[in-house]
Formats: sequence, C-alpha cells, structure tokens
Amino acid sequence: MIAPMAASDIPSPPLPSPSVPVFPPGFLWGVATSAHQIEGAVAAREPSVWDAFTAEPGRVKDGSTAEVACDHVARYREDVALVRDLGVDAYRFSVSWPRVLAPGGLDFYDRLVDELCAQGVRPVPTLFHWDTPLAVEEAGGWQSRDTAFRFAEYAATVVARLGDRVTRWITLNEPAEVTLLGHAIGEHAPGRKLLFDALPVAHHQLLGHGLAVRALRAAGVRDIGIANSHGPTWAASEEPADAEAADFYDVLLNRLFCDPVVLGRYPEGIGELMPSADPVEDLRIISSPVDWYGVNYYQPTLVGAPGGDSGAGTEFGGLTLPSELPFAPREITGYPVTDHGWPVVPEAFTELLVGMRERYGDRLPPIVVTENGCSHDGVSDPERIRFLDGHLRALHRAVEQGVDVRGYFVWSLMDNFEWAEGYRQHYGLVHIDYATQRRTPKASYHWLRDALAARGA
Ligand code: IFM
Repeated sequence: MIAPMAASDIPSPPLPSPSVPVFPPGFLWGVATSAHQIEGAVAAREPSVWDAFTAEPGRVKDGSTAEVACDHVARYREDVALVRDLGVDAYRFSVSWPRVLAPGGLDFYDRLVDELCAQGVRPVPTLFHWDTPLAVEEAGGWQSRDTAFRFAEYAATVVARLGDRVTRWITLNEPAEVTLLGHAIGEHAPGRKLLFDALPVAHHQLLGHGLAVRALRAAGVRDIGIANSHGPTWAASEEPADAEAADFYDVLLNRLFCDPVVLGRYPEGIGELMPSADPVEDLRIISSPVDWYGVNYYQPTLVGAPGGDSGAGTEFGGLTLPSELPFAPREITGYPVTDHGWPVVPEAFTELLVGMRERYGDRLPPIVVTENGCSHDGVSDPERIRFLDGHLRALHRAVEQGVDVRGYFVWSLMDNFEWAEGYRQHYGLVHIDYATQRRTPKASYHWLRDALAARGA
C-alpha cells in the first residue's frame, strides 16, 4: 500500500525565472504604500478616524496601532533608496490629510517628493487613502456633503505646494472599502454599521473625487486618476437566487464606483437612493474626465443567496459580515490562498479587465493597475513570486485582448499596518522588523528587480 502524501511532501511548482512580459512603450512600473500604514510620527499630525478606531479595544485583531508603523517619516530616504534600487519608474504613496492640517505638515511631502525626484523615481501621490481627519469626521465625515468640498480645498492646498514637481495625481483610494467596510458593516474606521444607509458615503466621496479633479485641473494638472478596487463576481450557481445575489454584489463593489466616474450615471436603482438636491449636476462633477482609471485587483468573489438567518455574523476573508445582507460570499476552492485567506486567481484579473472593456467600451479610460499583491509571511516568499508572475502574465493577456493598460503598481513596497488585521499580514516586497525597523528585501524584491533589469536584454 502506498502511504498518503503529507502536505509537506507535495512538491511546490518550480519558481518562475525573473522575467516580466513586454508591455507597450511608456508602461509605468511602480510600487505603492499609504500614509497611515507606514508613516508613524503621529505627534506631528492631527488625529484621524483610524487613530480613534484602533484605540477602541477589539477593533484591530492583534491590538496594535499605526503609531510607529514603519517609521517612514524618519526613514523615508532609506525607503526611497529601496524603491530606486528595485528599478521601478514610480512610487505611489498617499498624502495624509490629517498631517496636512497640522502646522508644517506638508513639509514632509515636500522632502519626500524632492528625494524621489533626486533619485529618479516619479512621485505619484494619492490624496485620500482612508485616513479622514478626526475633526472632519466629527463634523459629519463622508456622511456629510460638506466633506466633499473640504476634500477639494485640501486637494488644492496640496497641489499648490507639490504641483511644481508632481505631475500625476490620484484622488481617492478604494472608496468602496470606506463605504462598505467603514460605514456599512463597521469592520474599518469609523466603525459604523449603517448597512444600506451607508450609500451617501459613496456619493460624497465620488463628489469629492470630481471636485478634486476640477481643483487639480485648475492648477494645471493633466494626469489624474482614481484608484478603485474591483474584482469579478462569480455566481455560486445558475439558480436565479444566486445569480441575483451575485449581480447585487457586483453592483455594490464594481459598478457603483465605476459607472458614475466613467458613464456619469449610477447603476439602475441606485441613483434614487443617493442624497442630492441636484443629481444631474453632481453626476456631471463626478464624471469630470480622468486621464486614466486605476484598478486595485486582489481576488474574485463567489457570491450566492444568503443562507438561513442564524442571527450570527459570518466570517469571510478576515471580516465578520452581518447576517442581514442580501448576498453571501462563499469560499472559492481549488486555488492557492494567501495568508489573508484570499484566493489567488490570476485568470480572474484578465476576466476583470476584459469585462470592463466590454462593459464600458470606448468610454473606459486607459487602465493603470494601482494595486496588486498578496500577503505572505517570510523573507523567503516564493508564493509572492508566483503571484506576481501569474498576475503579470494575466495582465498581459488582457492587453493582448485589447485592454489599454498603461502601468502596474505592486502593493506593497514594504510590510505595513494592514488596517483591522494590524501587523498580522505581510504584503511587502521588503520585510520590516518592527522591533528594530530593519528593512530586508525579500526574495520577491530580488526577483522583481532582476526581472525589470532583464527587460530588453
Ligand atoms: O493594504 C490594503 C490597502 O491599503 C488598500 N488595498 C488593499 C490592501 C490590502 O488589503
């Protein structure tokens, strides 16, 4: 009798050799981070919703905070050197609105941008990556229309200071997560459980995006995008109830945030739920033309009709979902999973981009992949190498099928504070030892550096 194989006996697939597909000329390679997840230096900025949220017991799984995080404000030169040595063209970071509100807060970004330019790396700032200033939240936050206008004023302040050296700008990062995780189910800051009453949060962020586009244009900027998270939604079966639930989820995650920007209208049934005295004018602002459209892709979602109502929350992908939702995500089996529990499905990346091209046609601006990556622990990280290799090839297949893709940013340059997961997830190409702040490039960093260096060889 042959003994069954232990998991450790199953041979891993060989590591892909360091090479990346050939993308069209001008394709921009980059790595991404966000302010709250790496900066530290909290005393030199105003508090944000995430400071308040992490201070509440039980909100962050390992009880940690981003008070020090990667100590990036003090160590930015070392971090920029890591970006430069990787051989990418660009660095996507976010500007912390609460830091800009503090006296002298913009000085840090001035120094960071100078350093990037000096090292030959193109700065690509995002104006909002989830860290709403607490004072803005206390005045109503994204539930209030006024926040959209305050955001545009802040955008104008930042571009006035950095616009002489920064030419490419991103308005918002993942308004879907701020709406759904932050305001609908309360798993992220500010921790509200408004369910469908969270929809105004989406509208006000999108309005803020459109107003910020106008503020940036008024300052002469010609290279603007938004970073939205998208993924294909798969119905759990062909049963009408599952198909309907999957369709609903697709509207919430994908179309609610893309249709208004690209088409200037909300998906059917959504517009009338949005708070606005003048919806036509709001949508005109929201659809102010962007120069490219940022896609953050991580995984597809398998969705079915909700099961029996036990009253208990369902655990899914690290989140606790309320049982009242009209859809139920299901586990995707048959694929590797990351430490975050997310399935690794490169072909769904092609499906997503080709699907967007089919849905929006010529109205779809050129795509920039503003985030893609995975959580795996360890400095030896063959899983991340396979993930990057597989997703870059999947991206190339989308290009071959006619999708206009202009850039790709890996999430993330370095391990960092992964929101409600704390420091339990490791998305970086660079390992951070949080006790010493020592940076160690992982095997995946070396792989990507060698692959980029081999282009055209
Ligand atoms: O770390 C986050 C990032 O802030 C936004 N996009 C998804 C990443 C991984 O969860």
